[in-house]
Amino acid sequence: MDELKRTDPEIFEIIRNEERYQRDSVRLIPSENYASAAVLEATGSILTNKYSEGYSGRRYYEGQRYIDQLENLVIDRAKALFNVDHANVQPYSGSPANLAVYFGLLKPGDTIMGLALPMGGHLTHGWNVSITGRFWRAAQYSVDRETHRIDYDAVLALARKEKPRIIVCGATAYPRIIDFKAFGEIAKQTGALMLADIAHIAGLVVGGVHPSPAPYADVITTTTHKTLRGPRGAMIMCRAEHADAIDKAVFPGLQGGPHNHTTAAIGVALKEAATPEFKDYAAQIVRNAKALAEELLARGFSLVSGGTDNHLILVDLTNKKVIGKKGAVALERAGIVCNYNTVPYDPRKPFSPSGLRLGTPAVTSRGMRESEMKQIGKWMDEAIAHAGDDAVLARIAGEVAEMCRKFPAPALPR
Ligand code: DSN
Repeated sequence: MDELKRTDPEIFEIIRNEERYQRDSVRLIPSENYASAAVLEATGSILTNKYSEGYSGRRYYEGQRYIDQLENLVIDRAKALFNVDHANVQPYSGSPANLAVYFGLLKPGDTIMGLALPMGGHLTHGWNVSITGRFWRAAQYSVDRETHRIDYDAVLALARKEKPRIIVCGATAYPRIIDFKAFGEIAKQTGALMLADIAHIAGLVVGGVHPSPAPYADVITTTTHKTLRGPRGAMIMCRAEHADAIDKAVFPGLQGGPHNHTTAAIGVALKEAATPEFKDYAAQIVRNAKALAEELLARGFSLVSGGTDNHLILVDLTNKKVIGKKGAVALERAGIVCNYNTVPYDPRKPFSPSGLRLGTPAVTSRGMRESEMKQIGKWMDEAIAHAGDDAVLARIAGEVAEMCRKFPAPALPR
């Protein structure tokens, strides 16, 4: 980054500091990862210079010979990898992608039925502070109070009552396998469309460690930067019959020119995700999450649903010395970065809820395995037990950084 250093030393320094931070900490935010050097090179390329509103062969600007080639290639990769009829690779990120689906397929006032945000859903699945819960009518399902799992009979009963135009499945804080086949049957029985938002688990789906929604869903949305390990961006994939409506909703419905540098980087990530090494990576993410969950359980932590099937763990800190935000702050000071999160039926407020959300995509990208997860669980236990003790937290942060040095992060300087 020599040019950046010369032109703008302040921004250069901030990026360098963030690099060191990402290098020396254990990053357990389940929606984060380390993109490869190839993905970063494509993101930082001259493709950012080009405007290309429209779609391949139908653009509103001249000079698209290479951009059309690029977008077609990335679309083909997405279709092959996810086994879908149609892919739109232009959405700027996950929320605009979901908005485009509703804008394209619903009428104002139609009902969206999704998993409630405090139960592990996403704002854009119809939650009331999001445009998706205001512009459209929303019905929200929950997880079971005892098992913390989706109760598919309850979802069917709610769908029969609320008659949604679209049923959304997918989550940001659900540690279990989502039964896409069951959602497909519920949608069919109630005459609803099915949207699978696989943002969190896209890498697990293509890696073969989570079932794919492709045989059942009308539409699939995903971000590209979580378990899929690409750049910040998103894709919408759908059955052929919805292709036209989805494309029109993205452009000109919601967006202007696509971010071609991002499109290129998504293409690189899709190529990487099609390799046998990526399958191993996806399987290791899940093994690591299970190992971390086991260690935490052995140390008396209470886990939502009792464990995990995927990349994510939701810890209920109610029985511990510190709760929610205070716990996340203590861990961060110990070099372990996660986020506080609601747990199902949380009696506390969203700004300092009872839970912590953990995930293993980023640490697995560094090559960490089960024994490192065990060590991380041990540090977490110590940091939570000594949340107010600066000396203990600083000592753990030093040990964390020492371990991190043995596991160089993709694309970061050693
Ligand atoms: N809510 C973000 C997350 O899961 O971190 C994604 O939008």
